Amino acid sequence: SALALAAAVPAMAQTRVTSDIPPGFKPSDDLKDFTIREVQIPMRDGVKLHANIVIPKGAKNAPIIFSRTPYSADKAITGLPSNRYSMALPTAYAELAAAGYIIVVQDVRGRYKSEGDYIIAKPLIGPLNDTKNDHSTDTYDSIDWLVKNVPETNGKVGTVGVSYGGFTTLMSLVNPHPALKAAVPINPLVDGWIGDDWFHNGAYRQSFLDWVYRMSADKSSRYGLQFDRQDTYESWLKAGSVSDMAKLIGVDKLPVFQKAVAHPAYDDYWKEQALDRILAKEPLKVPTLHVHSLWDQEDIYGAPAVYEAMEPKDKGNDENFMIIGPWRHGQNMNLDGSKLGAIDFDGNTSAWYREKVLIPFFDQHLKDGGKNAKLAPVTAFETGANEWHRYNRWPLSCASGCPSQSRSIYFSADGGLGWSAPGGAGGFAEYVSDPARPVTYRQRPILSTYNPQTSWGQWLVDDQRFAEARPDVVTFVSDVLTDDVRLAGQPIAKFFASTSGTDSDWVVKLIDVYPAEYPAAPEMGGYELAISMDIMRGRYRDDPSKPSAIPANKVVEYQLKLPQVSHKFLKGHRIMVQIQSSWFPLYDRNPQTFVPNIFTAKKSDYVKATQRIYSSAKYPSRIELPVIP
Ligand code: PG9
Repeated sequence: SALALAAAVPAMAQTRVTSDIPPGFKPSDDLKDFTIREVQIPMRDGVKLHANIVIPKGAKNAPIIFSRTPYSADKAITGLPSNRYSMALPTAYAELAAAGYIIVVQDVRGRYKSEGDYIIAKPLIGPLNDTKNDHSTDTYDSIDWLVKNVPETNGKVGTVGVSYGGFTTLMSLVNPHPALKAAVPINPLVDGWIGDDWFHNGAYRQSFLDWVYRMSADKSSRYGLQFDRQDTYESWLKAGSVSDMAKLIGVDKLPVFQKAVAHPAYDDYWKEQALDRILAKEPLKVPTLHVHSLWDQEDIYGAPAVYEAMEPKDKGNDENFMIIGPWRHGQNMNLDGSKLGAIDFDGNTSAWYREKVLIPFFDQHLKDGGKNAKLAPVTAFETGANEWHRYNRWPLSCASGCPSQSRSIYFSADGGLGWSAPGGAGGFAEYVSDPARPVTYRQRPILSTYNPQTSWGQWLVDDQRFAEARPDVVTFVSDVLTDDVRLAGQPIAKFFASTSGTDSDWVVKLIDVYPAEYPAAPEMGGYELAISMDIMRGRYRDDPSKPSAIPANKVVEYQLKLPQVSHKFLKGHRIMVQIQSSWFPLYDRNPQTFVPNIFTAKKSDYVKATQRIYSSAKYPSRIELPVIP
């Protein structure tokens, strides 16, 4: 019987079941040519910040390259699966490791494996920060710990990072630790109201709610924002105002959105955290290389602004450097630099910059007995010509005080653009701006900003013919150029316009129109490449800190400082200017009725407006171009 059988089988000793993951197991480094030491670095308030220290095997007396990121210190050092750091690290770190550097990447306070509270772009201790720490103190404490606890180092540290990491790199320059010997802020957030991530001249970058959601819904970005349509243009239009959308997706509960709603104008909240203003007041103690991308879709304002702010401190012109490249945001670090969208640069400009500028700069300042890199104060790629240049200053051309003087190119009412000022009564170009049919910033479908399939990073080089075709975009275009026209500096649009509304946005685009037939690359025939464009909110025309209604149907003068250019319009090309009154859904719509705060505009405030751009002896609308010989 079954009972007898069971009695015959000897009782099995009971096996104790324990975890198959042994506590404290460390993967072996034997086959690798590098080790990663994971550490928790204590700050002055006891909070511990997580960092990965990547040490190439055999490193001795090695300088440290230090980055601080909100995007995960683990992900930041993850390249391909490999035992060789040359592949296991992302490109730029791999090249730095090969050049003899130890790489340290830290999670900023409150993100991923770091303790503490995460405050987005946390301002310095002071009126906007009542805690006892900021990025300056956290960097100081971390560097102090690193030079005392990493035996392989020579005690010299350089900070580097892109965007948010560029912002933390700039923060390392405030009360810098004595071991900090060089800094490379790349495409940093500098002024979130004038021209970086949050606003441009008062127009709100609502597409960034995607970023806000990822970064503040939890501490390790597990939640991405899902819109109800693949083409987010439809989702945004259907939702209504940015605040309506915020409510719909729950972003209205996130403090960083609430702060934008509370500070729509350029008040002290923005001014006091703008890093160009802050660093203008700090002594220049650490050699700095600012890295700027000409087609930076996120932080196109920051790098040249902070370079300019620090430049007066650089008496010998040998401590404050800038490189300007033909890149999108961050393209210079880990992405190929031979193309951006359809635009070809005749070679890998990102690799060139790292080999000829970035690494020599760090070597000079961080290696014991480092060789002088002999960098020019400014290294700039000239788009159009596809050439690198060494300059001893930036800008090279401006209204006054630069080696060359800027020159105006004038709009004419019939759609022309030329070097002579309009005479006589002239006229105007007119269009109707309808918030119900806003002009898109690129061709639809427009995927959400951080959708893995998006080409968001290249939108600034999109062919602008799609916009020219719309009746609510006005175009001014020059004759075919009989000589090259070179620009090096900041174009400034000075235009006279009226609106039938009481508030309005103005978008101005400076465009290089390729010849209609372009044998070198036939698909580029007639391409309209924007080399500099931006938006302003009319209510801030007189005072960015105090909005005022635009007098309806009156001619008003506007000034819009456009992003920096280093460009050659080649003979045979044409220069074009386009103007429109919306750039949707990247920017929220202006209701075109003056309301105290656009974040709280009601549906009925959104009205059509008739816009006119004037051109006459009295109203000579133009762009001042930073022309160089
Ligand atoms: N542009 C991003 C960002 C920086 C700072 C604040 C908010 C966003 C970034 O690429 O990090």
